[in-house]
Amino acid sequence: MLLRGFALTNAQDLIATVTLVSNAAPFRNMVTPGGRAMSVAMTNCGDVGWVSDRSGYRYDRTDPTSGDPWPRMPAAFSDLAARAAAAAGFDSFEPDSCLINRYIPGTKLSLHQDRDEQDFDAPIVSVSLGLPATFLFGGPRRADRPRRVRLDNGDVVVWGGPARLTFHGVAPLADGNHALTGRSRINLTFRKAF
Ligand code: MD6
Ligand code: FE
Repeated sequence: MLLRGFALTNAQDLIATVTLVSNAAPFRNMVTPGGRAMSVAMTNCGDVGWVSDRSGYRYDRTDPTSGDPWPRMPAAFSDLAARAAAAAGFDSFEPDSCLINRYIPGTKLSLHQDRDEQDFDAPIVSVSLGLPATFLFGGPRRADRPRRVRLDNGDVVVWGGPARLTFHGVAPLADGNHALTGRSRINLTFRKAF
């Protein structure tokens, strides 16, 4: 379910909070199991964070760059995620992880499924901030032709139920300049990983 503008009134505060999180756990380009650096820069907050390296994808309690626990999930983050999930019909969503993605012009995210979480009954809540992106929303198989959906600053998408394992990605980010984020797009995805 696409909730247009659901996070618009919070967008400036969310960006300020992303800056605080990334001061403690800086954005980095993780390496895929195949050995390529991802073009999307990532960090996390919450009890666990999503990480990728040569050995695979997983959720980890600590930031591998520093060895420290990930920054705590800010209350403003979990509150927003729970309100969005409820608006889409998922009551009492309690995310334990927030993956923060940063795109600069040209950055893309290849088609993938989110399947490193233990419980596919919980939805994922995705918040778009800054520059607009073309989201690719496919089907249950990688070969399914994706729909293209524009996601703007403040848009929130809630994925659950039959859509939970849909293949999806992000087309290369177009150049632009946004008042809140400059030449970048920030995406927050809230998950219940454990
Ligand atoms: C992005 N989002 O919007 C990437 N995954 O930058 C995702 O990969 C994603 O938005 C699972 C559920 C929602 C998402
Ligand atoms: Fe995803």
